[in-house]
Amino acid sequence: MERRKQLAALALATLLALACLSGALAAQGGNVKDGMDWYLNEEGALLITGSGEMPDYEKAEDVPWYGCREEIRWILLDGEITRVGNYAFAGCVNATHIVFPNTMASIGVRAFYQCNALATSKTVQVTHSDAERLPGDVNEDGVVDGRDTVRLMHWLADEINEATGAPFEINAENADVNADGEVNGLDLLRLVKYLAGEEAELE
Ligand SMILES: [Ca+2]
Ligand SMILES: [Ca+2]
Repeated sequence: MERRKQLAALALATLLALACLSGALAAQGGNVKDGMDWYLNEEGALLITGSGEMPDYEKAEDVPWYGCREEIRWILLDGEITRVGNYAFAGCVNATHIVFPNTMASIGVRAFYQCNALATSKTVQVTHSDAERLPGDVNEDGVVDGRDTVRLMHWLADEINEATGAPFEINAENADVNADGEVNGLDLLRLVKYLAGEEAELE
């Protein structure tokens, strides 16, 4: 039975590696250590959940998401994570933004090596009206799904919509999914967690 489990785990790891190599991005993830998990969604948001210190890696190749590092656009550190491990995000050359928990106390050696695209994202204030809102429906199409994640990522990064030549627009009341009166990276983090099935409700 144990052997069978090992084989199953090996098969899964192989599939994940192949999925990364083929460039067909599918949701994937796994364990970072006891009490800490990673999840990369189809939109390129890497979510790390859990608490405590991330492991220190000896080299970039030892990091669980190394094979997918170029697919990562956003890095979202959730929960009570207190340290980014050595080499954790080295080579994430397409990561443009990162969201830190306020528990972050230290960052390891070369944790963001070659992350030259990283920038800060914006925040806007929201006043909630009494109008009906659908938390998470950032693009106002009546459903909450991965397209809302993408829209919020584009908006937070101040990107221009190539199809229209104009900035991306959002419904700010819907986008403030943690209902704290601001739209910022924390709302993206919460939306990604919700769509990953890790968060019960949006507010
Ligand atoms: Ca929507
Ligand atoms: Ca918010």
